[in-house]
Amino acid sequence: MMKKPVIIKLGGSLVTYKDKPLTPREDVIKRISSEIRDVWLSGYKKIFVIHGGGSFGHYIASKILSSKKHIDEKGFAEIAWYMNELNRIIVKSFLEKDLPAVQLSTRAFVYKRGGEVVISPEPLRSLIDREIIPVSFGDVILSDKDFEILSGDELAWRSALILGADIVFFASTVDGVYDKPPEKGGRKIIEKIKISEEMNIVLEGSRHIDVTGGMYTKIYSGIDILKRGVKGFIFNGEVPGNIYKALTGEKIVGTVVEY
Ligand code: IP8
Repeated sequence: MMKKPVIIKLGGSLVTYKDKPLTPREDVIKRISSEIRDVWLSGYKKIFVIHGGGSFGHYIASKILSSKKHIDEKGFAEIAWYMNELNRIIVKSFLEKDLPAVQLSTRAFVYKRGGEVVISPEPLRSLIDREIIPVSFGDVILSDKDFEILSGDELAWRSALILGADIVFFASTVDGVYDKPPEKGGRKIIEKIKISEEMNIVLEGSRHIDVTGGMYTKIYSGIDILKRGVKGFIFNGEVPGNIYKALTGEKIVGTVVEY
């Protein structure tokens, strides 16, 4: 049977050291590449990988935003360049595992018009159809007259509709969504969250972690997609084997998000 396309977002804290500017987690990237290679070898050949900004994109973007208050042409170019650097490191690692992975800058096929994210789907669809692994990322994109940051989470959600995936995988550095904030003891992972606009759980607390927001934005940026029946699965990509297991349908600890 033809397997559905698999979409995986690798969190920025997973692929970089968040508190060390411009530092990739080489060992983690290497291990993830091996797991994706194993997913590939097990017959899932339609894979779309998206990664976050971590200490590349977020570091540069917050530096720019704190000095200039907005992203100008030079800032756009600079964020773009650093995101491509991180992307290059990740794709190189995939290539070293013999995966047909290719860099696909988000800003080249995604933009904003009238406040709406618009995606030119052809490059992405054709790559996936040919069983090439596009590797995109949270990026700076063009909007009507400005420049904006589009989170890799939002791209991951939206690409589910373009590629016909019914679930989006989010590999993060936590086991999933907890029922209480960290300062409260004895907290547990919520196995399944049914999301709605009114819902306001512990996610609120993680709103300001990055320039694009934390767990809250991760989930709420997908609300329109969730409404259309797509699910999300948030799990810990730091646990060796988890990415392979999640993508090939084995049960692991994590949080399923659905509408
Ligand atoms: O880490 C943000 O992507 P995210 C990318 O997926 C930039 O939210 C450029 C800060």
